[in-house]
Amino acid sequence: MNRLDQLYMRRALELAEWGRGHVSPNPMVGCVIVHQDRIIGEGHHHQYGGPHAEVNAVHSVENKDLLKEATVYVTLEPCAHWGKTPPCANLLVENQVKKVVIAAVDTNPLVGGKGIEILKNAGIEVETGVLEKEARWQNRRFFTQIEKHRPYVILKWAQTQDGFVARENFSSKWISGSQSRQLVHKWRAEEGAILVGKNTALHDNPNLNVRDWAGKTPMRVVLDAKLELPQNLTLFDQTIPTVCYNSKKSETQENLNFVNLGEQFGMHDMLKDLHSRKIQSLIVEGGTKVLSQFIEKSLWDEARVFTGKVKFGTGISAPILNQNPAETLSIGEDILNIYHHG
Ligand code: AOF
Ligand code: ZN
Repeated sequence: MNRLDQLYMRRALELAEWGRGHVSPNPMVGCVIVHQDRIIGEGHHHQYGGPHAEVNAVHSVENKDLLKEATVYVTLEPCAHWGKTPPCANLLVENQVKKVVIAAVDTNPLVGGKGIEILKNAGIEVETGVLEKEARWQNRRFFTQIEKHRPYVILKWAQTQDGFVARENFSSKWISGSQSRQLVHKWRAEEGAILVGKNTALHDNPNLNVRDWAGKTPMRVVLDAKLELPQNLTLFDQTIPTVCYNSKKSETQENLNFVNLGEQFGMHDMLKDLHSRKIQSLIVEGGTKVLSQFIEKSLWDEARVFTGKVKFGTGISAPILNQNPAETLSIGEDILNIYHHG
């Protein structure tokens, strides 16, 4: 692997990024085609169901004759299957490209190494693993869904200086500042679903919508095992698709699904059901009990924890993560710690 390989792959990752928010549940993919140290083509996967990155990149090359001496940099292994489009590996073979450099292998069972095999069998030189870590991070929701058969799980909470998420009466106003709260709306727009437990639903009566940011509204998910929540909560207003997991009944109303997961269901059962609904990522916004269950079962990927300036002295304790943050940022007057699991 040389420095230029990394440079071109970085450009491919940057192109892939344009697909964010438009390609899910597909991965974001970028592609750069280089001939004698000059970029002659670029492309990315624009939207779900549309042409793949390689197709767009090959089409952007003016002089197709140069492809025979060109190296293709792609952030994901070229596909080998007939999906919504013909296989990209075949396209590269037809154009007789010289070499293909891949960041991450596609662990989708439809592809999983078969793309590389097609290229190698056609005599094309293949190199893998260039900026692999970066590429897997960019598509961490996709890879988690494909490999773990569950959504990517982000835990989020705000705690006081002295480690409380709410007062004894469950009031949790004024822990984090307005900038942090706006950031949470941005985060919501980035995920497929947003979850709260019974106590949070009851005491905060949250909207769980995206108000302070432009973007998609995720599906709402609430846990209410015994169906004790009053039906006049905002969560049940049917303005946004909502799922209520419980041990009592399954019933579909317009935009509101009650799903009976049986007695004593766990977070795993819920994630399995969300997976079957093609939800690729979930942000868990509390409360402590629900967050702690995800932590205990090791069913989380990332945690984003705000620490505000206030102290409560007493109250409901924040969940505990026994590891160091990967990143620490200042958001207004708050501190934001980001943890990566494992
Ligand atoms: C590539 N290049 O740009 C993308 C790939 O439903 P389809 O036909 O769009 O196929 C989706 C699958 O193809 C997806 O799950 C992933 O395995 C791969 N995505 N592959 O060669 C691309 N977006
Ligand atoms: Zn493809």
